[in-house]
Amino acid sequence: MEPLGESVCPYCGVGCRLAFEGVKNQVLRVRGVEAAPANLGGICAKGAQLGPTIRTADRLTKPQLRLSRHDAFRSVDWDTALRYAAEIFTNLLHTHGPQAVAFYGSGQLDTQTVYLITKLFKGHLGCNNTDSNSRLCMAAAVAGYRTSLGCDGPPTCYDDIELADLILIMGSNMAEAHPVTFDRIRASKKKRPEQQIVVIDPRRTVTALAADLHLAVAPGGDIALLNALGKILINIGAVDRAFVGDHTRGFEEFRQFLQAQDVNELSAVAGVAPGELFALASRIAEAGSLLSFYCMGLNQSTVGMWKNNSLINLHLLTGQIGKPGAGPFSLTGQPNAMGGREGGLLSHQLPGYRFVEDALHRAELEAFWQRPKGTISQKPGLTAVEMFRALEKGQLKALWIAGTNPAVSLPDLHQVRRALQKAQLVVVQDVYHPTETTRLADVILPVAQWGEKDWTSTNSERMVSYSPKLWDPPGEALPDWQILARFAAALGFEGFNYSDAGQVWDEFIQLTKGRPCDMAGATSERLRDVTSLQWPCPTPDHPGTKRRYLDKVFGTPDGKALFLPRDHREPREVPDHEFPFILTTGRLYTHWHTLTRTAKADKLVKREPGPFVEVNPEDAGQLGVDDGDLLQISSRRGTVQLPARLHTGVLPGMVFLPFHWGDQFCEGNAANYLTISAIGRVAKQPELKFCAVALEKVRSDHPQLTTNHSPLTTHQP
Ligand SMILES: Nc1nc2c(c(=O)[nH]1)N[C@H]1C(S)=C(S)[C@@H](COP(=O)(O)OP(=O)(O)OC[C@H]3O[C@@H](n4cnc5c(=O)[nH]c(N)nc54)[C@H](O)[C@@H]3O)O[C@H]1N2
Ligand SMILES: Nc1nc2c(c(=O)[nH]1)N[C@H]1C(S)=C(S)[C@@H](COP(=O)(O)OP(=O)(O)OC[C@H]3O[C@@H](n4cnc5c(=O)[nH]c(N)nc54)[C@H](O)[C@@H]3O)O[C@H]1N2
Ligand code: SF4
Ligand SMILES: [Mo]
Repeated sequence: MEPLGESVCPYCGVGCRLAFEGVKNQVLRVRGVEAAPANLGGICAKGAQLGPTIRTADRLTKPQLRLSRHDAFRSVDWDTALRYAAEIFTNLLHTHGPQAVAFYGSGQLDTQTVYLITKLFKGHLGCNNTDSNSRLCMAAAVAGYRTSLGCDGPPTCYDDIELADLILIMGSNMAEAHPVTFDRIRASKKKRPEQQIVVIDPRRTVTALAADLHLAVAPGGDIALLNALGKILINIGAVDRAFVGDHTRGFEEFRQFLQAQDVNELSAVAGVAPGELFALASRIAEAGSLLSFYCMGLNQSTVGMWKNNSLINLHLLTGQIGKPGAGPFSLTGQPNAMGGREGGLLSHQLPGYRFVEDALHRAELEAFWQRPKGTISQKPGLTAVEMFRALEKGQLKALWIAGTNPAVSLPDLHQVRRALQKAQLVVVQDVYHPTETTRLADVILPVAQWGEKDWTSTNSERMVSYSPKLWDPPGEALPDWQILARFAAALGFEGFNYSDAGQVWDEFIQLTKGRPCDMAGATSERLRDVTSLQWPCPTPDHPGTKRRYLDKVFGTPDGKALFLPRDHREPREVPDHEFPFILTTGRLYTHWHTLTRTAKADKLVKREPGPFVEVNPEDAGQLGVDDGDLLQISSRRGTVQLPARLHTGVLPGMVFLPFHWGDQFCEGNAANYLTISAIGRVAKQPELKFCAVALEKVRSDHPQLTTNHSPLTTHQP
């Protein structure tokens, strides 16, 4: 066994740096790198089990093409595949204009790739239809930071963990979804037992079990809860007058808005007793520093941005921002979700935290890319869910997908499948085949994944990391950015001729100069040397920045943060007599998203072998359901059948479904056949944490439900 080198983990947004050992292309041992600031040697089960996911029988080695969806795929060379796609794109652009095509990407693409997607689509095709699975993930957090603080991006860092007196974890199951960061919280608490951990989550999760206080908020009740806390804090005199006076706007309106509300009524909506709210408020008032972690429980809602604003209101009220150990810390899910924001992948963004609506921003980029004035459209493009609606309606005709598996992860999967079937051209860039999405494609392009390429990514705490190529990709697989560059050339564009990933990076960081996410000092040469740097890092001698807003100057034109009064809104679909239960969905420790990787690691599969639905024993009793019985769960959009797992951790009236298992594993029984595609007004993020369902016992055993963990062999849709 020999050292194979180090890389950022390709899974979650913690951004652990891992060291690999093995022989040639075979990874036999993985450990956390101690000197890495993101994990300080930490690693979780998924990272440790990367070995079996690297060289698998279903790795794509050659481009695949079929002229009709009834045909089987055949292997072709790169030129044939890219020329085929380029020809259809060119025809569609000529006949229908840029609105006919779109790119659906991911927070798992490296920053080089994100940048080239934006450069090609927004800067050359005049098409803002680029979006990513981050729209399902943190669009609400992006919009929340921007509206409250005037600028996106977390103010905080992991080093704040040890410094915080009170750690609030809201709508985040960190123990399972950001395990190494949560381990750090546990270790800190052990050293400083007076440190308080409070969890706000409708479920009593593994995270909640470790807390000093767990408030089982009613699903969707967060804004009411936060407003009640705000009102109590004002009433008990916990307002940081100096901070509020000097560095914020809108406090008086906010105070009046809260005075008009009744704590008992808010408490009833939040599903948390007034006494508990008073107890939490006094802990917040007493805390010298308050650090709030939050994730999908706040974001995946039609009022996700409002939930974010409401939490930030509390930080402003108590002056808990812009100082060590304090601040609102939105956790990112994927390894490079942050890089997607920096590179401008969402449909309203441009590289360097710029926006398509801003004439100056468009002009800056057109000049930089040497494109004719007016090339970049000022209208934000279609967002994730909107793309699939437009596909079904025939308004959108070609979709290029990379780094995401929408046939499992988007809400309302029956609609998603109809949309993909209707498309004239679906191109999928992936590591593996078949996946639920490649099965519906016309062209499949083989990707060289992490470990097989040089790449750059940014984790939850703004830490930009460089990961080097460690071993060769299989067959003809290429890094994502090279595929994009070659496609741009096939479309006839110049300016996509790069020698390596470092050159793409060095071009991109020029566009961050003077911007909030300034990485101009993190050149590829320097990153190769120091491995990671936190932005802003404007010059080559700058050490990087742990904490933003230490000067209390925020991103708004006058530098003041904004109080934004937000009132409780019902989720888009609430339970009624026909669909009386609330469905919430989420993650498990051992699995990653749609299982294209973790299902290949036997040790992980053994721990969670198949899908299930978590039901409160009280409800189960009334339905006559025992552990393991097959339960039918129906919503207005679909029906699935899954074994029940009785658990007091879910509230009565609510069920929890992990969304990991798609059609390859339990045909027709994926969680997202049930979920609703309603999206928020501004952030356009879908409500994946709340819809109404009905439950019905099917029978006491479940012989029909077989969970197949080896990918299906059929290549047909
Ligand atoms: N093991 C593992 N880790 C992962 C991932 C994975 O697939 N597997 N994926 C990564 C990605 S992309 C992401 S985005 C993150 C997600 O990380 P998390 O957001 O922590 O994970 P989830 O399980 O989606 O949801 C978190 C919690 O929200 C709660 N919740 C539901 N409704 C509400 C509500 O109305 N209010 C509140 N306060 N809470 C609510 C749920 O009960 C759940 O416990 O995880 C990342 N890490
Ligand atoms: N019901 C419900 N649905 C959800 C959620 C939820 O909480 N509940 N969470 C949502 C969230 S937050 C997220 S982030 C999404 C995640 O959902 P997806 O993005 O669909 O999940 P993955 O399984 O990670 O899909 C990544 C795909 O890219 C491939 N891949 C891996 N590495 C690379 C690479 O380097 N390049 C390329 N081109 N491909 C690669 C993988 O094989 C896989 O097919 O799910 C969303 N859907
Ligand atoms: S905590 Fe996240 S980044 Fe770290 S090893 Fe686990 S999955 Fe990878
Ligand atoms: Mo995510």
